[in-house]
Amino acid sequence: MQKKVIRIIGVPIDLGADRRGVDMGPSAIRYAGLNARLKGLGWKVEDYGNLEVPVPETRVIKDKRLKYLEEIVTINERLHLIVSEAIKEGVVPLILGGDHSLGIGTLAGLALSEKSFGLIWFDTHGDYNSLDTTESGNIHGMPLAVANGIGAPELTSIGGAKKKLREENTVIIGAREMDPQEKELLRKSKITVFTMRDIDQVGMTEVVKQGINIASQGTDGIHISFDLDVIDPEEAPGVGTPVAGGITYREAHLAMELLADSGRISSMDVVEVNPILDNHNKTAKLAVGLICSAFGEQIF
Ligand code: Z70
Ligand code: MN
Ligand code: MN
Ligand code: MN
Repeated sequence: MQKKVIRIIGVPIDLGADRRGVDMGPSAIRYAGLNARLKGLGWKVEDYGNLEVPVPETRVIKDKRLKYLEEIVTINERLHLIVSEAIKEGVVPLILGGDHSLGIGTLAGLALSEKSFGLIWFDTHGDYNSLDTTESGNIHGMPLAVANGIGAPELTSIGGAKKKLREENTVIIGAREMDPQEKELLRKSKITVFTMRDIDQVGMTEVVKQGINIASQGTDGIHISFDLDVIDPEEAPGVGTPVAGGITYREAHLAMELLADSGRISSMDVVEVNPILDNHNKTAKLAVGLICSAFGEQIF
């Protein structure tokens, strides 16, 4: 696919997570110089600004198993239309979060278009909880299941009743923390999971090569959904939920460079940057570096 335009869409949402702060992610990532760096790589950058997201203090939690359901539905209804429009126009949507509940809207938007997409989900977590398996009621722990048609009907019906992902073209990379029942549910799917153990055993290069291969079979492009918590908290302290034992700064860049080399990236989410826990915007700067690697920046 030939790409010339990147459309940035900020989604300052933290209604899907317990800890407040990831609503400031889009601002922190832009502040770290995203737009100028992408322009420097030769992209035309269209910044759509941020979607309007309600502040949690102005809302009440109606269902503890699906916190802020109505608000999250409204936001993802809007996001999925914006994403599908971008794909139809042939531009690359780049969605800045915000918590990972926005993945519901992104994937619904991609599914609306006539093209088919493989999915590579970089995350510590499986994000594969259903209404029955969730222990937190946080919707950011559910987007991958929702996209696969599992979960609250209000969420799975965004963008229509069909499944929003192709299981056999979906890959998780960097997993190291899942809820027990979430694990069982994920094992029943055809989604491929590369855990931290796999990365340690065969290396990031091999894992990403296999991931690209799986995500490419019969698809027109690859969507990357990148949760910054996949990176080790030493190097990415500013995330929603830091979990020890993550991938390194270098492995993350290598993964993005290999994906760029594949020429198949057609859209990207960058989520869970939490400036409150960050150290002088270090995690947002890292996010910008990764986005630039994914979109063609090379060392030499
Ligand atoms: C847990 C849950 C989660 C972050 C996803 C965690 C979910 N499985 N946390 N991303 N940061 O609450 O469902
Ligand atoms: Mn959580
Ligand atoms: Mn996630
Ligand atoms: Mn996560």
